[in-house]
Amino acid sequence: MNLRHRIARTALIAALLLSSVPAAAENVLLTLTGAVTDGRVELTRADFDAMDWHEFATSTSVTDHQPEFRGVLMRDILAHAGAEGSQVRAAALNDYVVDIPIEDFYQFDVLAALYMDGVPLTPRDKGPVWIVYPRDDHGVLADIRYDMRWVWQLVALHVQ
Ligand SMILES: Nc1nc2c(c(=O)[nH]1)N[C@H]1C(S)=C(S)[C@@H](COP(=O)(O)O)O[C@H]1N2
Ligand SMILES: [Mo]
Repeated sequence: MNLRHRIARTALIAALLLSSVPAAAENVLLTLTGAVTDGRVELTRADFDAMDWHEFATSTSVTDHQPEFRGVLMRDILAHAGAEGSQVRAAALNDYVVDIPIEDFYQFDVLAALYMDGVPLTPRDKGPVWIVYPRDDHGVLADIRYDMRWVWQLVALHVQ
């Protein structure tokens, strides 16, 4: 094989490798399954950007200050996905799973936070998405029952 063919072949392989990367899947931050539109809704960063953003500061059980969290309300995400159910099974990158009553998201302004103190959450640090309750606004939320629902590294919600 001469050099020209070798370069052409290398370019072809590179193109095939790049095209085989599921571009859309790469950008999916959160996947909803179960009782949602067509059984599956994938949320990209662009989908998040198209929704209303909210922010609040709150104490947490894992920080010693009150970080400012910014993101999208959990109830807006469920509405966006056409969710109909009474609870979500929230699953994280580290295989943590917890069931959360959907009622929480209507009773409280629970965030699917993408930023903490203006810094994007990354999988290395509680991201890509962290479920954050407005703990300081409601005394009842300062409770281990709710702390368990602050799922960090959130990647999936199964509506049931
Ligand atoms: N992804 C993920 N989120 C999680 C957990 C976990 O292990 N993984 N632990 C939960 C529990 S049981 C509590 S009390 C709070 C705080 O947990 P931590 O102190 O281990 O961070 O986060 C919740 N969110
Ligand atoms: Mo916990």
